[in-house]
Amino acid sequence: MKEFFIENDGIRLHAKLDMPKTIQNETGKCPLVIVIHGFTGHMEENHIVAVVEAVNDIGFAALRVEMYGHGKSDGKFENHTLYKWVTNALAAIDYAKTLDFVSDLYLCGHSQGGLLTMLVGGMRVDDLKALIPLSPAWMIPDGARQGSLLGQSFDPVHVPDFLEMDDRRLNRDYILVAQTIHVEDEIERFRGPVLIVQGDKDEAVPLEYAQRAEKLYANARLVVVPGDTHCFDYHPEIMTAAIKEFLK
Ligand code: FER
Repeated sequence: MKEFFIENDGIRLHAKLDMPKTIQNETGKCPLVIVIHGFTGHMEENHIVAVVEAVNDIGFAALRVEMYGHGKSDGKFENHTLYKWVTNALAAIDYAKTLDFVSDLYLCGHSQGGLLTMLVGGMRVDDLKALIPLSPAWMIPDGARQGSLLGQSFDPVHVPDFLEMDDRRLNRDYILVAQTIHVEDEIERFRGPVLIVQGDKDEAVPLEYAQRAEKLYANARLVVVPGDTHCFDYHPEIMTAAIKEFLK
C-alpha cells in the first residue's frame, strides 16, 4: 500500500493505492478502480475497504481518494459542495492516467460518491471503462430543489445560511450547487457498462432511484442486496461478489 496526496488546485487530496498480489498478464499492466466514499465518509470505512480488497483479489489495483472536507484531505466539511467533489474526482482520474501500470480505469463511489460517479461518468466517457455506483445518493439534487435534505425542511428559494447537523453544519452553497445538478443528463452520456448495488433496507437513499438509473442507463445492471442497509452492514460479501463478477 502506498499513501500520498494528490494535488488539486492547492488542495491536497489524501489517497491510498493498493495493488493486487500478482499481475496476471505479460504486459505487467493491470486495471485500476478509483474508490470514493460518501457524505461524512472516509476511505477506512468497512464497505470501502471491502471494495478495495475485493478488486485486489481479482487482479485490479484500487486507488482510494478522500474528497474535499473529508478524511485526511484538505478543506472544511461545511464548505464542501458537489462541484468541489467533481473537480477532485477529475484530478483523481488525471492522476490515475499518469500511472504507467494502469490498463483500464474504473470509477466506483458510495452514496454521495455514487452520485459523483454518475456525474463524472458522463464527463469522462473516454477515460472510464465502466462505473460502479453503490447506493448512489441521486436524490440529493431533487431534495435540494424541493427543500428537503438530511431529514430537514427549508425554503428552496431562500436557502438558509447553514443546515445544522449533530456535530457539524453544512454551508448553503452545498444546497445551491446541488439544486443545479441534473443527473439524467450524465446518465444519458455514459454508454458503457454500469453496475449499481444497493440494499433493499437502505435507510438513507430510496431504492427507487437505483431502479430508475438502471432503466435510464444504456447498459446497467442493478443488484439488490436483500435485507441490507445503506453501508452494506449485513452482507458486504454479496456487494463485493457482485463487483467481482461484473469486473471479470
Ligand atoms: C441526505 C441523505 C443522504 C443528504 C445526503 C445523503 C445532504 C448522503 C449520504 C451519503 O453519502 O452516505 O438528505 O443530504
